Amino acid sequence: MKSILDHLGLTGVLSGAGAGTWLKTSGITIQSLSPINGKTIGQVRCADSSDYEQVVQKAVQAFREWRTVPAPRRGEIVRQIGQALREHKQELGALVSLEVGKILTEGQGEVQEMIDIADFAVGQARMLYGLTMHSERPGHRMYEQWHPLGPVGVISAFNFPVAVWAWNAMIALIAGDTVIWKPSSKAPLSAIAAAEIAFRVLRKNSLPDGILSLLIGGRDDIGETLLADKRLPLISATGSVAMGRRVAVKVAERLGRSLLELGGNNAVIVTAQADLGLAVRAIVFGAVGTAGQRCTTTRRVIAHKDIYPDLRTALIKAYQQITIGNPLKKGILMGPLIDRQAVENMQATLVQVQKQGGKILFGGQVLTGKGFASGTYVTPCICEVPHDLPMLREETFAPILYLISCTDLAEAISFQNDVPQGLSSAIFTRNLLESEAFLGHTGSDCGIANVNIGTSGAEIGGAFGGEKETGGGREAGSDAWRAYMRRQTNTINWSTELPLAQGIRFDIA
Ligand code: UN1
Repeated sequence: MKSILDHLGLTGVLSGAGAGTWLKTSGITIQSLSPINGKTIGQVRCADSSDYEQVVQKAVQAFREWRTVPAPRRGEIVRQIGQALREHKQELGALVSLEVGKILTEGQGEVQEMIDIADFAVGQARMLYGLTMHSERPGHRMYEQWHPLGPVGVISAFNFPVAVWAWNAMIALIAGDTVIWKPSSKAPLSAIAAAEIAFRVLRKNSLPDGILSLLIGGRDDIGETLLADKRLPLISATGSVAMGRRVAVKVAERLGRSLLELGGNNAVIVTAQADLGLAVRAIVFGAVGTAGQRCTTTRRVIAHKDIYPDLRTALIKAYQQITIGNPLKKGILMGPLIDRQAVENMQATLVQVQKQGGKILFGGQVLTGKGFASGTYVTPCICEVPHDLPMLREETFAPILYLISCTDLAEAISFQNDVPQGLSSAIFTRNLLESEAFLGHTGSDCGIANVNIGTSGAEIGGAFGGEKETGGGREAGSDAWRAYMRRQTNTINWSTELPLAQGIRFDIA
């Protein structure tokens, strides 16, 4: 950890505001605590409202210039950022693990996701395609083009402290936008390190300040101001449904656009015709990976009654083998939750689940003793619950897996869709008819629907996001770039007549 911050020249109390170069901030000083042992790993002086203003002004100013740089040239800058991330993958991945407690391979996987989206964006920079239309009028041509949108605000959560920024920022950069990033104040160091890696590339290319910027600060000082700021046409926010509701309302009040990627409540359907071995491996990674703190985490398993008992036994057996401890150590599969509050939330959920008629089959304890003094370690939990348990409708950001039995596929799909969220979903089956039913119009209502792979660990090439309370936004691959651009429809008359559309006559004598 020390090595990457030292390496990047980030030592002492770090600045929580940068725009290519770092500002001397004047907000409060916060500590970054590692959930691994509760110890301070760094200090950050947050941005206050005057720092905010300086940064946004730089982003507005830089946009005027950046939008005129040809898109493939913008892609070349993103290519260099991707390269710099490759060079720092090990250290940045380790810092992510240290700061948010995910295991080392997941920390590095997160940086790989940043590299992947950078690569994707480089190619996309030459493919910002618009359509052409045939005009109904003779001697006329119609087409649409995509213009840069403006400075974009990106709000990210603690659980993917750097990758979610990259999905947004790399695409926004090639789109010609500038980006103001407000990361989670639970993971400020990872954000500072990632930003500095990108800032170095911008500085090396003698680009002006403000193309990428970072603001670390509280909801009131920075967050709310960002949402209300008319200079930012788009706010892309990742986090809880409660946070998304505030963002949506506040941004809509000024008729800005928001792109929301909020909570999930992801289910895996296991039919009687599934490969159970495959299903168990996918469910365990989906439910226990990142200690159940991904928006794509598998929270519910809906299994056909004929295979339910076998699946339950196999899952419990697999859970008994999960190694819990310091996520930086080899062989550990599950690290701590982000903080004690998260542990308390998990415990409170389990109390409710049992009150409502659910049964704990495995785990759910808070670990104590050597190596667990921080109070942030738990055993992952499996609960057996009726399909209409009220708590099933809520996302608890913790490793709790609910098992539900069903009688047929139609029932499984209806159970799956009967929650307010709609991010990710999966079916395990070797039967084509079942998988197609799941993928059809009356199947899964989620933004992501997978067959024979789990709910988490999406590749960046697809559009990422979900329906209902998940917010409807799409980030990363496919045509998600369009959200970061301004569409313009152009009609060009190359004749010497002026025919009106719809056959309207308006002749001046
Ligand atoms: C998130 O938890 O906010 O699909 C993002 C996945 C990762 C991204 C998760 N690629 O699990």
